[in-house]
Amino acid sequence: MGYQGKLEFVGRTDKGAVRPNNEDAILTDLELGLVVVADGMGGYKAGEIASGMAIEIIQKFIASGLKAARKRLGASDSGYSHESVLLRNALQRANEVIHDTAKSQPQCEGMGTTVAAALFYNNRLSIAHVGDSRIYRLRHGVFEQITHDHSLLQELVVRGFYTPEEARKSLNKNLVTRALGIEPTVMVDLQEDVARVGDIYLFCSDGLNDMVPDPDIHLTMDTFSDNLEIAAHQLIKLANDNGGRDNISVVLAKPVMPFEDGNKGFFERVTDWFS
Ligand SMILES: [Mn+2]
Repeated sequence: MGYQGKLEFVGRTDKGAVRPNNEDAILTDLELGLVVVADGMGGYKAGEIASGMAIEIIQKFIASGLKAARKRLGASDSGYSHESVLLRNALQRANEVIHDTAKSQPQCEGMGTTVAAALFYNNRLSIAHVGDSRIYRLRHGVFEQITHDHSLLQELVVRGFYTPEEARKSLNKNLVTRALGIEPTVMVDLQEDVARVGDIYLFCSDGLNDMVPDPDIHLTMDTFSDNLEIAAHQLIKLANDNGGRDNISVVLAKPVMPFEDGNKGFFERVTDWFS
């Protein structure tokens, strides 16, 4: 059940050509319709602890939240769908736990992680992110970045100090202004989108988009749009061929059939468990 046959998810993560460890973590869960990319930061091993905690906490929170919410689906009083609110709460919960752990475990001091996540449901998706991991969308040949980095550089671009092209070449591009685990609370950017059959969403860590210019990412996704495994493999190869200076994570998500029944199936099944 879940979204098998309706959504296609392909995820790959690679430590790149330089770094000794992989501090990125990815999650693709076709049962829940959930995708997460997390890019951890912190001292020895702390980065991978933070990103690993993030994906695990978000997955558990969404799984139990979807069960609890089965009787009150529909718009929430915030104007966002329940799924969007659930996704935001999941990121905020992960923030709290990572922050508490960083405070109490000396070897985890200062750890944090970016998150770019989406929850698919009823031919829609909720999109949430914190930090500079990105989400792009390819729709009818139009390729666009649909998240705005929480980075010092993006803020300078918004204020007109840099052009996007200068920003891509800048050395200080990795200064993240928001991440999970750094502060006791975190502001999550949230948006909703209608998912169309044939759209491809790309979730990636900065190890991809720092190494591979957007037009090359676009071309690769266009070329291999019918084979996401090859597309993901090729994107990681391009990043490594261009230097692979950071860990590289790529998740591709594609609606291949209308999936309005995906959640219904899930909720009916959950109701069965409780009856
Ligand atoms: Mn990175």
